[in-house]
Amino acid sequence: MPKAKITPSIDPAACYVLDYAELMGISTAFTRAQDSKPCPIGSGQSGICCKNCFMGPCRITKDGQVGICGATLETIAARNLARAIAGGAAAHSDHGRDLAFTLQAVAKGEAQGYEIRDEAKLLAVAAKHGIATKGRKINEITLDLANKAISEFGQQRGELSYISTAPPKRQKVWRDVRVVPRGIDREVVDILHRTHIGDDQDASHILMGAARTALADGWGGSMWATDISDILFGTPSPGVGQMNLGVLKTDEVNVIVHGHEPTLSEMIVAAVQDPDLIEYARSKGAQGINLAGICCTSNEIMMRQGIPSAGNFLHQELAILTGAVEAMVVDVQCIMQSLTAVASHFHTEIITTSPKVKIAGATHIEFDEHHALEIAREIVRRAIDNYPNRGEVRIPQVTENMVPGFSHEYLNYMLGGYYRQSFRPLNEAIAAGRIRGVAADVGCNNPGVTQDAVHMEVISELLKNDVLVVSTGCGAIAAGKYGYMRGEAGLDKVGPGLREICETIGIPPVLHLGSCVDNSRILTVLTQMATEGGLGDDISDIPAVGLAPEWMSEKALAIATYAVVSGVYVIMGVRSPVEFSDAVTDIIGKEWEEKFGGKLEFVTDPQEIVRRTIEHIDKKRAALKLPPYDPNRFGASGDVPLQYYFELPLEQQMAELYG
Ligand code: XCC
Ligand code: SF4
Repeated sequence: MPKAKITPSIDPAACYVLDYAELMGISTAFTRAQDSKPCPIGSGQSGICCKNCFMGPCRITKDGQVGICGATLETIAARNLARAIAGGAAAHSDHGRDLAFTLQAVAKGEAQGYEIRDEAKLLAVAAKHGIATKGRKINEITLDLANKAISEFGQQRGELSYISTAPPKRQKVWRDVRVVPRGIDREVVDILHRTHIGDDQDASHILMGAARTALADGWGGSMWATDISDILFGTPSPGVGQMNLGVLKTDEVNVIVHGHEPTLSEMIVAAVQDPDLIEYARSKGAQGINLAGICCTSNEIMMRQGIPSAGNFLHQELAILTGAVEAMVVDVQCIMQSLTAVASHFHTEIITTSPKVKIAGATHIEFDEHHALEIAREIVRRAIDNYPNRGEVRIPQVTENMVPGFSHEYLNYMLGGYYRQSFRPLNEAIAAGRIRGVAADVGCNNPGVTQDAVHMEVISELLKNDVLVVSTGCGAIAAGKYGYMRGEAGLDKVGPGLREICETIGIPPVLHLGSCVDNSRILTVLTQMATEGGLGDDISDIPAVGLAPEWMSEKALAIATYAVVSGVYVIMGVRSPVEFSDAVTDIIGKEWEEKFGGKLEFVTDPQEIVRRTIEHIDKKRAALKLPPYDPNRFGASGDVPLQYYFELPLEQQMAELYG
């Protein structure tokens, strides 16, 4: 049976590029998704498959069937899910490790081009980890902090340090069921071990191991990645950003940075501003050098440096198809191998930079934080040299403005003011019912569903229902592309109560909180909301839901799991990898809800995602004895609507609102 045609994207820029990709006969993830048939057993839909040993692989397609070793359906389903979670935790955490090494090199004065950009954050993070700061030199504190971070990866016993920053009640939940991570690497290894043939064969117990590994990501590797990035590159605050393929320039050298780690991309940001290199670009006939990001790298450099984003995950091939990209510089994660195949039709050079990642057909220029700036300059110079090789260029003229960079610190300041930083106004707005609850829309694009369609359907419905949305990763780029991260989006797309809040504080209704490792910022925000008062005293009390409606990566599963284990109800879209096992579906649903107050569900239909989200928020409101949500009570106050601001150009709005 031929597959039903999936509309590739709701993004006009994507559709424009895909049209001529088709004319040129170049395949993309969109066409391949259309042509390929996911294995019904591997996908967990009509069976489940184990290849953990070579007596098999074993496929289970009926209840009661077992593998050659006797492994049951639920054991295999649990093992597969646990391994995926460990894969995601490994990726995030390894990113954190690399940042810790960069921080260490900075402390020792060995990291060319890097510095401590946010000393206040350094001191705050050091204090969190019990590192003395008073009267000490910045370098000494930095070195202690870097060593502390590095030690947590190889730590064998005890508890990860960030665990003690969670709400006290939550810490008790974790200690009672023994899921407090001991060391970051240790927990990943633990899963690889216990899912080997002949080890842990109790589905519920396997998944408790996965819960601990996920916590080592969220409250370990990812949290370190976020905090160290802020220390090295600055804690984000609102700025002006631009989105989509229209940010590429017809008359400038276009360099795209794609992947995840800000270490490299920050140096490329520095290199493209080098007057000598700009002059060199002019000597080749270009008007200048234009830098843009893709995927999480783009979130990192947009929220700190205002570098525009060429788009989310499914835009990586499309950017090359414009014919306008001289170099696409990649590091780790979410980089499609097809980039080199697409680039072979154009002049674009794909440059891999991580010692961990090479792609056949790409140029490898290995990155080393000790000579970062030199390497970044070399890469930019290559891109400039490639400019004269450009052929025909077709850039869709589609862009959108947005305001990125709402860090936890900035929210605290923005809500409370300089002298009394606080989350109280947010808690009070939720308690009063102006804001019904909070949803985090995060995660990937997946060509198995229409690009951005599910993100946008879910987000727009929630906003109409006065649910404040925070967003990270490719979901954030989606929200940005359709104008939901501009202040004026509050005026016509948002319920009356939420609109009052957005207008009073001067925020867009969807807050950009950063990259995928920055989902750790959401844990910090939730912790602060839980300890501020008025919304219970644990993360599981807060009327909040986590959503990843177009997920595809193992990292998304790791994020979802640490959120659930932290007390959040998480709904992922697309389809369930454990659908065939009712037992495992029950464990991550009912059983985890009893243990952790959060549960993990997979729901394909966007309207059903919205319905369950709102139902959960209302249930949590009722449990807190808050007044039931009533949209008619709000919308009349707010003496001077911000309409005035929103008629100004974006730069001026920013100046008036954020100073
Ligand atoms: Fe990758 Fe972080 Fe997914 Fe986007 S959202 S496709 S993981 S880049 Ni994390
Ligand atoms: Fe089959 Fe068991 Fe080996 Fe898995 S571990 S492949 S179920 S024999």
